[in-house]
Amino acid sequence: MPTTLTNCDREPIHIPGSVQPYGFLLCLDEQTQRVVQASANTQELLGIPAHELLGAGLERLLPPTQLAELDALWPTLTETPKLLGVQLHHTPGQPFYKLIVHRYDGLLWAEFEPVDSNSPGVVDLATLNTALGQMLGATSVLDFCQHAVEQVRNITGFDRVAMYRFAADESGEVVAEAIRPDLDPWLGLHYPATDIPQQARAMYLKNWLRFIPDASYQPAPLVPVRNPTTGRPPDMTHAVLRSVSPIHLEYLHNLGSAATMTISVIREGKLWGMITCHHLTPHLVSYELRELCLFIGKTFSALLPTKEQQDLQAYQLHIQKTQARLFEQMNSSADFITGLYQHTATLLNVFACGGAAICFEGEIVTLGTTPTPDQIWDVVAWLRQHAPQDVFHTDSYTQLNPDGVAIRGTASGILAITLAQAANDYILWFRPEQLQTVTWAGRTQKVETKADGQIFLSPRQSFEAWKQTVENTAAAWLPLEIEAAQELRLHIADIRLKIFNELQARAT
Ligand code: BLA
Repeated sequence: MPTTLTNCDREPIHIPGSVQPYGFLLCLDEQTQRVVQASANTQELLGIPAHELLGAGLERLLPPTQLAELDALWPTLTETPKLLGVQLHHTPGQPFYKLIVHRYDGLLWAEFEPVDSNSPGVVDLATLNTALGQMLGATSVLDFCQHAVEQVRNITGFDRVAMYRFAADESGEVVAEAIRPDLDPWLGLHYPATDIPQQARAMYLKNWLRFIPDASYQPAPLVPVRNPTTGRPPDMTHAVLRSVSPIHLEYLHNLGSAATMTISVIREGKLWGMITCHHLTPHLVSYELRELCLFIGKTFSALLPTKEQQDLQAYQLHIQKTQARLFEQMNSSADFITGLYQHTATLLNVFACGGAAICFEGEIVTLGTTPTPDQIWDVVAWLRQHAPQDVFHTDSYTQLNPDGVAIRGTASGILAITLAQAANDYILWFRPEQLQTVTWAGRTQKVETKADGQIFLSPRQSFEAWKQTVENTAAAWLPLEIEAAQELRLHIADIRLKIFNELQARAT
């Protein structure tokens, strides 16, 4: 079945039956430790045809000392790949190969990767120390992301290293990047969820780092393609050389990327984002340096909740400070309303929002970007009829009131508090529709479909899919914002009561 945008999730990317040909693979039966499958490119890289290796043991390739090391390792081997201290130099004039082994799907996997003299194989502890020190010192999540991508770029030399963070709808945004100075930035660009299908996301929870040193490769098939015991291609979830989806290779081609490395960022068992690396030309990074980057990815993942907590606390502090200033201003103003908008701190500063409005005794004061006064009165009328609660919030006003579509650009999201039960007195905060505030990577690109019309790899098509999921919605209001609005409401009620009591006292 041809792969399209809708069935992309079903492409069985874990059993491609082929490898990336920069290295070669031997699959050994777990029991007999004999080769049952070999990648077809052993002929090219070793000078031995794959079928000749079938039934052989690794003694065919490795000297006795290295075999002994391997024999000791087999019983302890798990699905986590391990680099062996083996350097295979089979044919004079051919590169050395490193051996990476793991156990999975009833097989022992022996993957041989060429040693690139340009990519250092030794992990430098000082580099690691610097990387961790900077990440630990980060004062916000964004700062943390920036340090991580800079460190990964320093270590690997990729032209572009980006932190790609997922939203709740699984679309994503480049939130930090380190790039070669002459490249166009991707910072702030959004990409739709469909760019990374579900089965790939599930695999990236198990395998934290993937590497494609040359995206223009022709896959080398396994010989035979099916494991004779199971009758199907072996599960390559943990294989370093796994040949990736041709759809993704085409995507990389469209991006202008000739080599990539991607590291999962996992928060509480969920994919939070990815560190994605791109190079304009093929780029081989040694296994040791990739492991160092993996260490950085795992450390980043482990520290992320702490950094997110820091951000939340900082925002909470900002809200509390602004609230306190508003309270002071209200207390010292002739009428409490002016205290909310006429001084340095205003209602607009309390929350991250586009605009705010005070509707009081038939008058409207607006701050920032808001709907027109008439439109705001319509919102107030709707609130009184349909949402009489003291504190109301929505991230999609049009879903509740389809007539509200005209104001989605300024007020897809609304947070409102009542100032008086019976009157049209309200304070409202507005958030614009997300669609109008994000920059989508493929928005201006034209539709590209393959001649057979089957593969919809077009950024424009993906954008349309994403647009439908976020249309008419704004960023959601956080529980701490809703609580703060409630506090503000209570405080205003207190002040009004105080003023009322003072007036009464004066009158008597
Ligand atoms: C995989 N797509 C991916 C991966 C990324 C992206 C990061 C993981 C690749 C890996 O870990 O090696 C997308 N890369 C991006 C994005 C950025 C980036 C968004 O750098 C932004 C900065 N792709 C499509 C469509 C389909 C598709 C429409 O765009 C399906 C029809 C498929 N993407 C697709 C598949 C994979 C993938 C199948 C899995 C590749 C694999 O691991 O075999």
